[in-house]
Amino acid sequence: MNRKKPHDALYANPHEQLVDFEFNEAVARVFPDMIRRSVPGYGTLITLLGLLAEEYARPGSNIYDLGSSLGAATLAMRRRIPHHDCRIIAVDNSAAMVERCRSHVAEDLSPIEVETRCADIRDIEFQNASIVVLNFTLQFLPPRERTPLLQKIHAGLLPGGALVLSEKIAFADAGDAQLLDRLHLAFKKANGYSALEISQKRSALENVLVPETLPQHHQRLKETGFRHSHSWFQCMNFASILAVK
Ligand code: GEK
Repeated sequence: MNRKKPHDALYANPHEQLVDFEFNEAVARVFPDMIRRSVPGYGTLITLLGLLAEEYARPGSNIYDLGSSLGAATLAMRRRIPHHDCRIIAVDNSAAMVERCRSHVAEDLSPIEVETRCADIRDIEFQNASIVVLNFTLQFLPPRERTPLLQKIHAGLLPGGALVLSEKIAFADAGDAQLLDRLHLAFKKANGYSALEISQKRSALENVLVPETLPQHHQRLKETGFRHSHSWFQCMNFASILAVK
């Protein structure tokens, strides 16, 4: 299939009034282009998620993809998990995302069952889970709501089950923060975003995406009861943690 991906030009022209960023129809349409051009390492991370899923999936268990967007992580896992009696539950509260995710899943012929749910991840009951993926989703919850969600996830994981938590990260040291911010800016410019697009998108995301430092994430995972957490991937200011129950 050689379908041309719609180009993200949502912030290319000056917006008279910048509203907070939301995952609406316009964003869902250009999402693959947007995330690839904005999140360094995204493609590699998605591929590697498939390998982690192969390692941690247990026969007959549930795998949750929280904030599944168009289903990239779901499909990467579905293609690698060797147990055909597993079930993947892909959850997103954007109807535009879920609708597109459903059609991507339908076009993929792997045998593992996928259930797509249009729901808030805070309302999900986790059961019999061997893997839970939060790939760039926790960052959109208000910080005070992050611990309760992780507690629910921990309770629903099987012993030895894995949480994969990928996030845009902040840095406690001002010099580090400036350096990584400059590098990320250079990444977006190299991918064809103009200074206007970058600054308008940044303002729209300001109160919506709240990054924390890696030590803050590890501390929260420890307090939640995870036996072990390890930073297994980082590309500039985007990182992924593997936490095991
Ligand atoms: C990927 N994981 O391609 N409940 C449900 N969904 C939510 C909530 C919530 N409370 N808050 C945000 N979302 C994907 C990428 S994108 C990351 C994840 C990004 C959803 C939101 O609708 C969007 O689809 C997704 O989380 C975040 O691997 O755009 O930076």
